[in-house]
Amino acid sequence: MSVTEKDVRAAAPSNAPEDVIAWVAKIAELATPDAIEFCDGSQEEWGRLTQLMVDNGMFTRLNPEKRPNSFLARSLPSDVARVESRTFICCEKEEDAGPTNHWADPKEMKAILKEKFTATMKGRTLYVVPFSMGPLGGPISQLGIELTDSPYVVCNMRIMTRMGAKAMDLINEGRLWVPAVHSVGQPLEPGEKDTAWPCNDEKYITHFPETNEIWSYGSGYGGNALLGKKCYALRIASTMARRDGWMAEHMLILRLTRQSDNKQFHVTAAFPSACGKTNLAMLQPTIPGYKVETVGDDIAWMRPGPDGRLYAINPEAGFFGVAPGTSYKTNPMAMDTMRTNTIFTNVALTDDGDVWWEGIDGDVPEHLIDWHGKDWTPESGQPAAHANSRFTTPASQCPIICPDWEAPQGVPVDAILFGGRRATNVPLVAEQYSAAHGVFIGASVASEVTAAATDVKAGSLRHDPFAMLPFCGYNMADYWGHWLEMQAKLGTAFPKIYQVNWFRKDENGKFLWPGYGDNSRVLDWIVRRSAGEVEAINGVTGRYPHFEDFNLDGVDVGKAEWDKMYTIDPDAWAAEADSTEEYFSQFGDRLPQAIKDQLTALRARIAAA
Ligand code: GTP
Ligand code: SPV
Ligand code: MN
Repeated sequence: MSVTEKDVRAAAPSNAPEDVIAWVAKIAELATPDAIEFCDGSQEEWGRLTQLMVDNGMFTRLNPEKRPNSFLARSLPSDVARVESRTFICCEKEEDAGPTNHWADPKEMKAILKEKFTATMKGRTLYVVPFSMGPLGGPISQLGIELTDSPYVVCNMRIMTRMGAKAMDLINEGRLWVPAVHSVGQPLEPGEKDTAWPCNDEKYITHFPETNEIWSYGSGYGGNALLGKKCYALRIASTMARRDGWMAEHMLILRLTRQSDNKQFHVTAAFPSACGKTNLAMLQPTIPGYKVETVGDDIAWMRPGPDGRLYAINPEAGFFGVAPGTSYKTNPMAMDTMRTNTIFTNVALTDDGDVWWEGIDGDVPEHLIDWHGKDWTPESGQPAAHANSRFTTPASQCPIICPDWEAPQGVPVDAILFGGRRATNVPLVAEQYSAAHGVFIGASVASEVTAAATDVKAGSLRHDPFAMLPFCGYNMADYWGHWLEMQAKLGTAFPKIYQVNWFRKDENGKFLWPGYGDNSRVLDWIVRRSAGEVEAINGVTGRYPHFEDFNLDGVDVGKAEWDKMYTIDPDAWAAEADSTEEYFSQFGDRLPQAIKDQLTALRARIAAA
């Protein structure tokens, strides 16, 4: 028996407006779920849905004494990360999606989706998930409703967004909301038993920026299925932001307080997926005199404020962080955040019912259940946790969450960092020569590919401008143009841009820079630069610190290591410039002149080096 409009009406809470009911009824008619549920975000609902998943085998309840109210899910090996080759921008003109996105004609894609979604929710419950990206009712915040047949998605959305009745209240006030439809794509016949991780081999992650719609089919995983996150807060929001004069970015936000003068300094930073945003956002400074507080770890929405400065909010309410490599040594604040109320996906399970992954503290256990659900011993020769295994955990539980992390108007941004994973060429930190040079720095970022997407070869170097390659909802060259326009609008109030690289290696493949908490030394230099307290060297790729000015007390980096981090090989950089030029050439006439000029200027500096 499938759900009728009458059933939708009967299930809807009193604050669900007529247009929402009509839309839900239309999707229910297409997808034919067996049941319908409007989510209110309550504790009761969380308890019921997590128990439902424990009962049907999708969740393992972790030992309540070790990890209260926390759960482990294991996905299928085919559904462990974002699928970039199945991610589509569906706008009228192909050139508006640009050469770096997969494009599909909106009408043709709608026809495919109509077929795929027909009876896709058979045997399942359709959950209606109203949510706010950003603090409820805030001037920079935005609303959406995700329809999904996955209780895993509901529970993750409850952590990652402000989900439930209060979001529906705002929708009921008549504010704009984005409709987002999701199905795992695995209907159930009567009496058929569900699998532990339903999904479909065929996947469609689709965006309609001209009508603000999202449709996602076939995957249950993070960035493919939690539609408030990458689909809305980056791909759709980036197109909204361009239209309305703001910015939606793949950036962490942190507050740095210098204790000597109590000066607050807010930094945003864009690094490609699995390249250190969560870690920098929760940094524990290894130098005295600074305090870091976390505002966000993945996405920033930024708008000009009344004083003409740029203000940033974190649209999310939780962290969907990379587990491997996270430990009390590397990121103690993340470890403390996830002590309770956390969903783990594709990590290993210990014999006493807790979680484990490569790089976590302590000795490697003699026995584990790995992310496939199989027995594992150190002799197994395979990682016990998937390289892209993740924790979903409430931001409010972070011990150093910034007191203003939910400030509706955001925090004023003082500096913007761009980085990537570069074993060679790129020095530790470089400051922009000019605003346009800052945009050039962002546009020319290349990074070694990580495990955050399934269908690109890990380890290979690829261009990932602004860490937005998989997330920009329109033509990338137009996006650079939008950055230049925002800079022109804000003038000298626009934050200064820095290029950073924590990942340069020596000839033996060892990291030259200790990273993590020691990245506070880079922030310290940036603060002192902005206060006009230190000079800089005019280098090939930007302005570099003087070795003497840089705080290296208590760290094993001497002049020899420093010089290695700052070696600029003109031949290697000429090859970089060639690669950048070739990458830029795909944008043709859309490439802003100011960016072309910056490439010419870089070549001149390389030639003079
Ligand atoms: P997404 O959530 O995919 O957007 O990733 P993210 O940018 O938040 O990445 P995250 O901070 O989770 O870091 C991913 C990996 O980089 C982890 O394995 C970290 O241990 C490692 N990492 C982070 N910071 C540093 C650093 O300063 N130095 C080194 N060597 N590794 C780092
Ligand atoms: C990323 O890949 O940049 C992530 C994880 O933050 S996901 O939500 O899966 O996109
Ligand atoms: Mn990310």
